Order: sequence, then structure tokens, then C-alpha cells
Amino acid sequence: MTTSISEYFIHLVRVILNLLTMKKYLLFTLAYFACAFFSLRAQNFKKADIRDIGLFPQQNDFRNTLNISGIWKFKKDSLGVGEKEHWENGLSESIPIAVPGSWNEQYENIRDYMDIAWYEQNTFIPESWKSQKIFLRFGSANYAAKVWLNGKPIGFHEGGHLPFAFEITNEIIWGTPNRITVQVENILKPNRVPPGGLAGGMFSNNPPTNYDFFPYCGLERPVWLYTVPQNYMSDITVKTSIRDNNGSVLINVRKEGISKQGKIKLEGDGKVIESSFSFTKNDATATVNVPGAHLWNLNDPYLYKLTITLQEGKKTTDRYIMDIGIRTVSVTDKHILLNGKPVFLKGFGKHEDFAVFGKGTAPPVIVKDYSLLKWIGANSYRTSHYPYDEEYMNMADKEGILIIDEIPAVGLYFDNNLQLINERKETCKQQIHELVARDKNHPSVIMWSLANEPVASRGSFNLSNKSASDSVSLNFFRELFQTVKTLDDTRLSTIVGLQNGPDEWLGLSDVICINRYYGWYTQNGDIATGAKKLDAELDHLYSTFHKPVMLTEFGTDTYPGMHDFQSEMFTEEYQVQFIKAYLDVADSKDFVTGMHVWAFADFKTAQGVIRFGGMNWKGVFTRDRKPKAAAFYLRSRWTRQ
Ligand code: GCB
Repeated sequence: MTTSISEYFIHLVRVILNLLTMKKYLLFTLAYFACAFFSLRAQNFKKADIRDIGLFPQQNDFRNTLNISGIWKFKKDSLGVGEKEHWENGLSESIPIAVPGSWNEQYENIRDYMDIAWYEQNTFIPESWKSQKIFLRFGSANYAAKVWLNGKPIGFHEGGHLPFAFEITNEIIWGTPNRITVQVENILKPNRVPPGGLAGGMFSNNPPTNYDFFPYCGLERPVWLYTVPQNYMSDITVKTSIRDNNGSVLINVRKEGISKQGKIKLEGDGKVIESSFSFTKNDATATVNVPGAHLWNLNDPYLYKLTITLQEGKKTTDRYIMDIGIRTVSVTDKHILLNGKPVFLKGFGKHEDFAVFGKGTAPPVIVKDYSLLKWIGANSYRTSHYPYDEEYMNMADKEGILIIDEIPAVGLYFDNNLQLINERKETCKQQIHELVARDKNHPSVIMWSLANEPVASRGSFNLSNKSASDSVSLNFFRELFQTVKTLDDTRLSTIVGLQNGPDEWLGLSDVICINRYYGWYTQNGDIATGAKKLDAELDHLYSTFHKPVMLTEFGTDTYPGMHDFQSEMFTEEYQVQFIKAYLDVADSKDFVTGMHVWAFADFKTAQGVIRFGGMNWKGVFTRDRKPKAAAFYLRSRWTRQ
């Protein structure tokens, strides 16, 4: 067969076209694999597993801990180039930053920086840890965090005030420092909890939060390395009940690995009670009866020492020790009951907030706050508006202070954007799971708070009940209540309602919790009329719901040192008169089960016209914990026999 020149030419063109198409495919294939490679890399950021936060790191004969808080390296990433430039391989041109601590207060020019920043710390891992499983745990990272170890992606977590941990055993390099890199991102966004990045609204302010406290960010709680044995307890849940004089302690143990049995030792009141358990799959349950139990109470917060061990025959292979309180919490139509007896909650809504520390864990402030709570005669507080550092919870157990434990669901609103609403709902549910996992064994925690002041629509104090009764918002809250009740049937739960806010959601709560400011935000300067409005509303709420009612907030901005003879807003006298009027109204109603003054101490907010100097001045103590006149007034009233 002969080939003409023209045929040859056509063939050549075809070959070239084929090659070009192949090249196109080649390029396409290369691009595909590159994308797959990078997305695989992204997938390597494992979502933090809730099962890793149940047990706080513990140093004992089977477990080790190393607190790696201190001065870390820090670098802003306002252009968002860190990941592309692989900052996880070492931070250049960094500045020092304290961990724990909010970054906003540590330099004069990053107060309002709400974006991405990188942290780095380098540390050896002790040789003696080699045979164990090793975890890296963050008390919190506000708001979202990605973690690398020695340049390898380890995991991510979202949500600003709860702990997360990752196992890092296989990524450790022995005999040389290991580089821990954390990218923290705190862009204020409407789909987050709490929501931010919204213009206008009730808190038309800067930075644009949808809530009334400064959106501090960074690694705000301690960072730990810790170990557990290869076969270990990953969680312990303790529930207590009382019949007559006798206590009953129901213990659930969850394990990882091959252990089949364990032992329980409960020590207290001069007695030791021992018991044992066997696992079915990974879970074991045991009940310890405590005849004549020494109950955990407000004036006598008695704690038993509970030791749980895993056993292989006679050999102990893991141990966890915790303090537990035997007590019950319940509710009638008028009262909260502690150990079957009515308890009236006296105390405050608080904040984690202090100069320079921001929202960073500050142990001297924690101790000081408990000493002031005791001094003033308070018996309780609410962790408004997010979970606090774990040391607050440990102290509450020891000091006999009752806690209303709140998830960060402040500033929720229901517009027509279903997608945003659903994203926030899923985040709230995750936060409930994490909070219960973290705090379920604290006798001090008596109630879960699932939201503070949700509104039907943003932007006004005139909130229509119509949109609150729609199925979207009602189902939203029903789901949150269902979630918490399924996880914990031993405590109460509530959502905190806003003044002029809708009633519909309140009925889902075990205790009707409301924040009221008649005589402050409304009825300005007129405490007497404000108190009358409160009186009428309390009666209305009780006759509607037949449930105990509690004021979770009431107070006035009070500039320390400002005085007058006649009632005048912002003076110390006005704060005293306002608090007195509200407490008097509450005393006249047998269904009011608690009064929490807003707030314990002055605290930093975003800037706006109602926040002079970027501060909320409703503290009964100043930000540096000095008493205003109201502190002495409350002490005289709350310590009276
Ligand atoms: C509220 C909020 C709280 C505010 C307070 C106030 O109702 O729950 O976060 O700080 O009022 O002082 O306006």
C-alpha cells in the first residue's frame, strides 16, 4: 500500500492532535492527582474525638502528664498564606505569646485582630513514655484550631470554650524536640456559636459580636501532653442517688483495649467500700451502695475518693482517681431541690475576664473569685455565656458552690436563613455533647443552660411571639433539650429568656430562667415602676408554667466611685437600690427559686455607645475585684441568718 503525501500529512495532523489530547488528559490527570493529594492532606486533619475528653489528664503510677503552657511562638496570618507556605514546618519571624492567654491583650496592636494566627512550641517527650499512648490536649482554642506535629497534620476542632485532644503516639520523634504547631482562627461569622460578624442588631458594636462581651481569642487554656497505658479507661461516668440515709453510686466505665475486669474503691467518712466489675465489649457498669452516706451539701461539700483500676488477673494495668459527691438534684413546681430539700440560689452571672489575661486561665483570679463568692454569701453562679476552665469546676465541687453550666449559645436568632440556623443547631448539639462529656461528674453542676437570650429576630427589643412559636425555632430548642436529657437524666436543664422575649421557648425548661432590666434598660431611673413590672411578670410566668422561676440576670451599670443623694443611674447608690428592690420582690414569691445579680465583676466588651470605655460596668466588684457599695449590701443580706 502506497501512502500519498496528502494522506501522510493527514496522518501527521491526527498524531499531533492525539498527542495534544493526550497532553490535555495528562494535564487533567496530573491536576486530578494533585487535587486528590491536597484534599487527602486536608482529610488528614482528623476531627477531634469527643471520647478523648472525658477524663482530665492525671499523673499517677500508670499515667503521666506534662503541662506545656508557657511562652510560645506566635505569628499573625492576616493574608491566610500560612498553610500554602507551610508554616507548620517552623514559624519564622514570630513573636512571643503566653499560653494560656488571649492574644488580644498581649500586644498593643492586636486587640481587635479577629483572624488567623499561628502558635508553635517545641518540646522533648520523655523516653520513659515510650511504651504508652500519648495524647496532646488543649483546654480550648477560640474559635477553630488545626494542629500539626512535626509538620504532619494531626487534627482540627471548632468551638471556642471546650477541650479537645488527639492521640499523637505514632507521630512522635524520640530524642529530639517535637514541634507542635497550632493554627487558631477566630473570624466572627453568623453560622458560629456564638454568632458574630453581623452588622446592626442589639449590640451594634465593634468588633461585630452578637453578644455583650469582648471576643477574646487564642489558646486561652492550658495545653497538656499526657499518657495512658495501652489498655486504658477512656471514660468514667458517675451518677448518684439517695434513698433514706443511703447513697447509691452508679459507675459506668468505658475502656479501650483488651482488659476484661476492673476494681472499684470508694473511700470516705472513715470507711472503704470495694467492688469489682467486668466488661461487656468496651463498657462496664457497677453500683456501689453507701449506707449512711455523707452527702455533698452547700455547707458541707463532702467528697469521696473514688479509685478505679483495670485488672489483668491480680495485676493492675490502669488507674484513675477522682473526687465524687453523693447528692441529688430535682425540681418541684416551686423549688429546686438539693438532696430533696429546697435550695434558693444566691449568686451571679459571671465572665472569664481579667486585664491582660483576657479570657486566659488565671488561677489566682479563680481562687480570688471563690473567696469573694464565699465572703459575700453566694452559693451559686452561672458560667455565662460559655463553659469555664475546668479549675472553676473543681473549685466549685470543693467549695460547695452550685453551677448553672452554659454552652456558648448566646446571641442565637431565627431569621429566614434555614441553612445558618441548622449549622448553629448542629454546633450547639456538639457543644452539649462536649460539655456533658467534660463536666458530667461534677456534683456542683446542677443545671445545663442551653442558650442565653435567643431572639426571634435580630435588631430590636420588640420581639414578636409569632415567629418564636414557629416550628423551626421550637424544634431547634426541643432538639437541644432532647440531646441533653438523653446524655444526662440526673440534672435540670434550661434556656435563659430575654426581657420582652417570647414565652414559648421558656416552657421547655425545668426552671423558668429570665434576665430582667426594668428600671435600667426600660423605666430608666424609675426603680419603683420597674419593680412593679417585675412583680406582675413573675406572677404571669408562674401561672403560665407552674414551674419554679429564677432571675438569672438583673443589674445596673455602676461607675465605681460615682455617688449621689438622690436616685441616679450609674451611681453606686442606684445599684444598691435596684438590687434591693428586685430581691424584695423575689422574697414575696414562694415560687422564685434563685436570684443571680448581673454581674459578678465589671468586664470588657466590644465598643458601642452603651458600653463606656468598652466595658460593661454592672459588676458588684470592679474588674480588679474591689467591692462596690452593692457588694457590702449583698453581703449583709446574703449572710444574714
Ligand atoms: C443581658 C445579657 C448579658 C449582658 C447584659 C447587659 O441580658 O445576657 O450578656 O451583658 O444583658 O448588661 O446588658
